[in-house]
Amino acid sequence: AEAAEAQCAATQADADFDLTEDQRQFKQVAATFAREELAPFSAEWDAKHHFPVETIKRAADLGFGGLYVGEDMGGAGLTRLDAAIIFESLSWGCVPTAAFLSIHNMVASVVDRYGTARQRSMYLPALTSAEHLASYCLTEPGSGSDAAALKMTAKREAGGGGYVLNGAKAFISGGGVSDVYLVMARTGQAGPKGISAFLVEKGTPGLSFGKPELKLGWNAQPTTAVVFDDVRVGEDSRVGQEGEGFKIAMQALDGGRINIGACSIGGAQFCLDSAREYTRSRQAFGSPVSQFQATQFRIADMATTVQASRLMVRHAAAALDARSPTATIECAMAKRFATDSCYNVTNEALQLLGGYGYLQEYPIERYMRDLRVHSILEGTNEVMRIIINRELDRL
Ligand code: FAD
Ligand code: 2MC
Repeated sequence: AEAAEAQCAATQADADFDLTEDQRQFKQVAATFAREELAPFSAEWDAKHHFPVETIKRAADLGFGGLYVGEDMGGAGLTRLDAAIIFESLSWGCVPTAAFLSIHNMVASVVDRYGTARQRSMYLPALTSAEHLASYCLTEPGSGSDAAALKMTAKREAGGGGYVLNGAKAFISGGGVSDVYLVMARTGQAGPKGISAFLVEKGTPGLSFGKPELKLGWNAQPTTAVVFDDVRVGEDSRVGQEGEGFKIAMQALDGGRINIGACSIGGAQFCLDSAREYTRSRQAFGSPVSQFQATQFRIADMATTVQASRLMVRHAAAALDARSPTATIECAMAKRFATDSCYNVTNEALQLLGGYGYLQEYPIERYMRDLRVHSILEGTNEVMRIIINRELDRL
């Protein structure tokens, strides 16, 4: 582990030139947490499909439960760039746990940014401490990429007072375990302008969950359907105005997509570090595999890809912090590039370990399985290309 840490530090050094002293410290805290609290257990969590809720709470003790939530509500008040650095370091130890924390943070940031004073004080202290976990519910069985086609309804109760929610969400990370669900539902016309956002608490009558899906990766967190059967919520559970839900959902995903890119980078960095260590000790044809130039060139390309992804993700995060008009296109570009490229890095690392790379005894195949879904969720990489093209025309 020490050797891997030293390698990790060496290969990342060049990307750190522009980090502040504070950012270097956050990175160190997250890297230590990943090394001590995530990496030693992540294989077992994968094998047993265990969602490490207690570990997530310990991560929240370090401020990772409300990274960009205001300090008045127990948040860390950090920037998107700070968060990208932290998620990269955490995912080096366990990709799905870091990614779940990102989703939880995405919901917390929506409550912080769009919630009323009452919603902020009611939900944020428990979310920032991770006493309560949060899930983000946009996808439905019949609408994933075309999110604005969602069918779930939120109808005003006769006589006023609140809403009745009916419909189903699919693929919800943390489903069944999370305590709070940010749900996009239709309150009006077809299309994006008829959608509103609601906070629904676990235990509300009529709310139920499907069985955990069996998946290729991300096994350390559950993915389930979330079903709404005449779920009654108060008017004050709506976040933002009626009709604002789609914009809130999209704005949140700009940040989420950077974090998913950052999680791909951390996973790829782990695989790069492992492959370098392995090829130094593995002998073939009378020399370490690391001495073959083919290996060295492959490692050089892997390191370059990870570095390029890191720079794109950090640049996009800084654009979001600056509320730059280019933020959306940069987030989509960074997500598309980092998730596809870093997945390829895990595949290259697997090749460098030969047959051992294919065995579950070594961690590479798990990182590869975990990274695969990053090209699909939080907007497929085809959707990223749609966004990039639209923004090119708009800017
Ligand atoms: P579809 O939209 O049916 O797409 C099928 C294929 O068609 C894809 O390759 C897609 O890129 C392509 N395609 C679609 N439209 C176009 C187009 N116009 N041009 C070119 N190609 C196109 N969702 C949540 O809301 N919350 C969660 O917490 C969550 N967690 C997830 C966890 C996991 C493990 C997974 C697998 C998914 C999760 N999702 C979640 C859902 C995820 O966001 C969707 O799967 C994703 O957005 C794609 O939607 P879809 O699966 O319906 O694919
Ligand atoms: N920030 C703020 N507003 C935005 C926005 C953004 N990033 N993107 C779109 N909007 C606004 C947009 O400006 C428009 O408002 P107006 O008409 O006032 O200008 C409105 O939202 C509708 O936007 P579009 O016309 O672009 O809507 P369209 O229906 O064409 O869809 C698309 C756009 C394809 C980009 C969107 O449906 C999408 O992102 N699909 C992918 C869904 C997705 O990412 N799902 C992830 C689920 S979560 C997950 O997977 C997890 C693991 C948590």
